[in-house]
Amino acid sequence: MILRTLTAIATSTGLLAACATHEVDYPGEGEGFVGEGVAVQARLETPSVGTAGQDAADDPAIWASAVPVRIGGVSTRGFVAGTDKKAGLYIYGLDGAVLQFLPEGLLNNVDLTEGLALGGRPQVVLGASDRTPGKTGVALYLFDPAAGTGVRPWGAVTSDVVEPYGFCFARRGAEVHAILVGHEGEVRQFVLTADAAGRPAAREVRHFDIGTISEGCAADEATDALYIAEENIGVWRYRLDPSAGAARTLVQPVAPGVLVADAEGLTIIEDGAARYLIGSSQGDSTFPVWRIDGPQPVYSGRFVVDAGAVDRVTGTDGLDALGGPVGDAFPEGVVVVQDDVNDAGTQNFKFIDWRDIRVALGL
Ligand SMILES: [Ca+2]
Ligand SMILES: [Ca+2]
Ligand SMILES: [Ca+2]
Repeated sequence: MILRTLTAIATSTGLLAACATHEVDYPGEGEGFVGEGVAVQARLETPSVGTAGQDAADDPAIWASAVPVRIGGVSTRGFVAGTDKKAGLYIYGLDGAVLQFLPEGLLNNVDLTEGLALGGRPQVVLGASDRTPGKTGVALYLFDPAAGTGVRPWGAVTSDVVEPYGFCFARRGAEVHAILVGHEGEVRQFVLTADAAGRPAAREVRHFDIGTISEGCAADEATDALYIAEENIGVWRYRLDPSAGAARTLVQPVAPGVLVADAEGLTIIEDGAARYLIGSSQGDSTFPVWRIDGPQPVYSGRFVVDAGAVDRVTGTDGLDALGGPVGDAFPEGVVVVQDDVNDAGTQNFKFIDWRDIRVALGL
C-alpha cells in the first residue's frame, strides 16, 4: 500500500488516521519525499516485474549456499525469491537475473526457511501469503539444493484469514513456525511439518488480532521475539512462544524522523554477535535499524538508498536481509528491498551490500 502523498500531508497536519484507508498512487520518481538518513547506494537491481506494465513487486526472501547449486540451468550460490503480487513468484540469481518464474497467482509476502527434510533430504521451504480467490492462505514451495531442479510447488496452508497479507517463518527449537498476518491484523501461527507421504501439514498454535492493518513480521528465536509492523501504529514485539498469546510491547511507535507510516516490511540480519532489525519507513522512504540482541531494541539510526549506478529506492513495501557470505558479491551479507518507482520499467528489487550500511551507520 502506497500512502506517500497523503501521508506526507497527513503527518504534518495530524490527519493520519483519517487518511489511512486511501490508497494513492505515487506519481513519479521526481516527486518522492525522502526523509533524513545516512546514504548508501544499491549495488545492483533485478529486471522490472510484470509483463503488462503493472507495478506489482512486493516482497523478497534471500537464501545463500556455501556450495554452488543449479537453478534453471545456471550455477549459483543462492537466490532471491521476489513476489509479483499480481502474477506469482520470481527466483533471481545473486546478480539479479531471473532464473525462474512461477505463475502462481496473487502472492504477496514471501519468506523461506531451512529445517525441514523430505525423505532424509534437507529442503529449503518457501512460503508466500496467497490472496488468490479460492486459495487463500500460505502457498508453499520446495527447493532441494541437491536436486538441481529449481523451486517447485509443495502445497498450501489453508486459513480462515480473508486477505492473507504479511508472512514470515520462524525457527523455534526443532520446529518450523509459519506466521500469517491478515490485512485486518489477524495473526495465525502454525507449526509446519512434512507428513509421512511428504506433504505439508500445519497445526495452528496461536491466533490473535493486532488491531488494524498490519503486514511485516520477523522473528528472533534467541530473544523469543516476534516483531510485527502495524502500519499506522508502529512496531510491536510479541513473544515467539505461542503460549504468550497476545501480550505485546510497542517497541517503536510511528514517529517523525524514525518511522513514518506506513510501517511496512521488517527483517532481521545477523552480523557476528549482533543482530539488527531493519524496517521500511514507507512514508519517508527510509530504513530504520534497531539492535535487538540485548534485552530491549536499541535504535541505531536509519539509512536511505540514493541514486548511483542504480536508481534510488522509494516507497518500499517488503525487504529481506541475510548476514554472512551471500555469493562472491556480498561477502558479509546483503539487504534486498522492493523499489516502488524504478527509473526504467515497472517496480523491481534493489540489492544493497550490508557492509555499505554498516559503515554508513557506524555499526
Ligand atoms: Ca519477505
Ligand atoms: Ca527508484
Ligand atoms: Ca533501475
